[in-house]
Amino acid sequence: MTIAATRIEQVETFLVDLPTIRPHQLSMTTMQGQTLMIVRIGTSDGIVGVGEGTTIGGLAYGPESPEGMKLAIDTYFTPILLQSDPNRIGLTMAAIAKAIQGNNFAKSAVETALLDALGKRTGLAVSELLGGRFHGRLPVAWTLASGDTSRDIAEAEQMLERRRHNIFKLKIGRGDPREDIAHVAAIKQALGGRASVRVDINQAWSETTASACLPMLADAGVDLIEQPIALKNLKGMARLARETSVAIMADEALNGPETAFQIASLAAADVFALKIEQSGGLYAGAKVAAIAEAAGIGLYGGTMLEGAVGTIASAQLFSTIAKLEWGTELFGPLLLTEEILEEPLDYSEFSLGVPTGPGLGIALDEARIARFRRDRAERSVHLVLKTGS
Ligand code: MUC
Ligand code: MG
Repeated sequence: MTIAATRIEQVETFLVDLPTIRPHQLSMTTMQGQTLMIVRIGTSDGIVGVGEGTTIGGLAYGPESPEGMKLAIDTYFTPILLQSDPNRIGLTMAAIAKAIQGNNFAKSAVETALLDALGKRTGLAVSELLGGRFHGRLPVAWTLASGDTSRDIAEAEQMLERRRHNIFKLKIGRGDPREDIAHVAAIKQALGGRASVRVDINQAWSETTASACLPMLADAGVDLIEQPIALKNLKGMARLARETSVAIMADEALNGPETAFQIASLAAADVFALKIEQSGGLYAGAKVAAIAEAAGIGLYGGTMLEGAVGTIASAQLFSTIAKLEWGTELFGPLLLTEEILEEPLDYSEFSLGVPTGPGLGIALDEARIARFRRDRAERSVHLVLKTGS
């Protein structure tokens, strides 16, 4: 098959604000909603690829925000994209990398849109463009983060009952570490052998606190401990990984292949939380996975609490990884009150079905998107002004 020559003709970015089903409490912020930065890339053959960038709590989690991604794409990515061949994604992303430092999340959104477009053009799922899938379904964890122990236990029981999740991640690190440990122990005791319980400290502890608390988390029955200390303290992570019986996972510390190599070299983690946005895209994510495999580090499919587009972009990549020992946490769309796809995703039997259609294999519900776009108010004012009323 020869791929038709095409040009990129249009790059559109906009923000979509969606409420969460309940407050989502992390060590650095409490989310009441999520903002999706959607990018659409239109090509001369009439195909439109879609990508997404999200963060957690605006700039609370890391150095990029949805508003900043939109600005960066509009101002700096778009002129490069308009000069690029959309079928040569590697070359296009290399031109972007040369001109734009950092901005990994925005890069991931743009690369997702290019892959979606190429998949639609060739009739192949993104996973097939990345080498083909090993898995048609991916196990999906749920995060218990209501901030209340009994509410979290009730939520976990409901998820088990509905056979939606049997892996739970608990967000701790915000308050007194002893209270955090009691909270974790109570939840693990209630769920027993019916579920895997893991914790994410999101960098909140000092190394001394972590060193004292990690054995207590191990005693409480926790299976996995994520990013206990500051992302820059890799030597501290290595010391904790050496002295702790439970697996230690790197998340915030992992920002693409170079950091993956550094963490692997220092033995600063037993597991990587692989994220397409933090990695700088799906191809960079695949490189992070290759480094983990080469170093004997376990893999977990992470999330930035993306909506459906970012979640499925992640799923397309994760489906191509032979050994995803720790499963995934691709539950982002389930945390939001609104369905934004024409056909909802398949979350059942403790897993997510990876769509098989061309590109990402999903279609946005345009009416829903229009309703939740941040610029809808401005657009209606323009319409009123234009019609002269
Ligand atoms: C993180 O730090 O891992 C993933 C699940 C969740 O609840 O928050 C995210 C971010
Ligand atoms: Mg994390």
